[in-house]
Amino acid sequence: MTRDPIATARTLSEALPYLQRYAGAVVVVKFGGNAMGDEAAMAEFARDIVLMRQVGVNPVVVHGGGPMINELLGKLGIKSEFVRGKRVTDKATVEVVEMVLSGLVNKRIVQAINDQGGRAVGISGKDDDLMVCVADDPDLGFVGKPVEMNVQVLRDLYNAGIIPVVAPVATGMADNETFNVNGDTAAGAIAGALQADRLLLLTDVAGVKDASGEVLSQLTPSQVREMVASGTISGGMIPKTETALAALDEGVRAVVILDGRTPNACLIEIFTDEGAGTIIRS
Ligand code: X2W
Repeated sequence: MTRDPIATARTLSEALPYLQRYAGAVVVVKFGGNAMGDEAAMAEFARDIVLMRQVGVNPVVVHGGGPMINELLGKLGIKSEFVRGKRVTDKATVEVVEMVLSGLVNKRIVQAINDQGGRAVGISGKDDDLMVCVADDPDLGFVGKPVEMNVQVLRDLYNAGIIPVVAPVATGMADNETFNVNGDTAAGAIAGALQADRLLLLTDVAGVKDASGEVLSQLTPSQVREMVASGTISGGMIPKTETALAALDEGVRAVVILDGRTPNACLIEIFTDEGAGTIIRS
């Protein structure tokens, strides 16, 4: 691809007001398993995160990995089912969840960021008691609901120039408990506790759609509530919008639901007028 150097310079120049606005901002990015794609897509995501860090944003990555958990559970012959978007998690399942999320997926993202010249450190909700949970619902087993957040470890990391990458696995109130936390829930709780400027929920759909299937670029919390009540927002979008509303209540300035498979999705959202996906704010 030949690039016009004047256009490249113009693009950079036009980004200046955004670079100024976001200098020092805390942006929590939820990278869902469905948004991860192949190695090239992972490298591109990592590059966007490193670029954000380079221009003075404090990105905090919280990841999922549902499809990767399904794959290992399948190989081990462990059956798995979802109730209201959450995986029913017994003792054997929670061990696999922790192995896949804290091991495989977390380290893959850490490595991709470091390969782009960033300094990523991978942790889970267990590290420094970042996220302490109770059982979300007795029917779901070891699915955690965050009840205590200790986010100082994240501030310590980003203040030292490090990009934290967090696996949504958490500790309980009792000794030795492990909880599986929905990735969106974990990202929302972390963004809320950090009073983040932005929470970006990267998924595999373009955003929140209206009844005719058009992606809406902006919504208020009350519009979201109406759309949930009327059934326009349904399925997997319900937990995402619930997370968004809870995060806004806790003081996050805006939440964006966007397609993580779009090239440079994070940069389009943060550094252009158009933005990407659906932004939810009061
Ligand atoms: C999720 C954690 C991973 C996740 C699970 O077990 O699949 C619960 O459902 P995605 O890729 O973001 O869907 N936990 C409780 O959230 O992954």
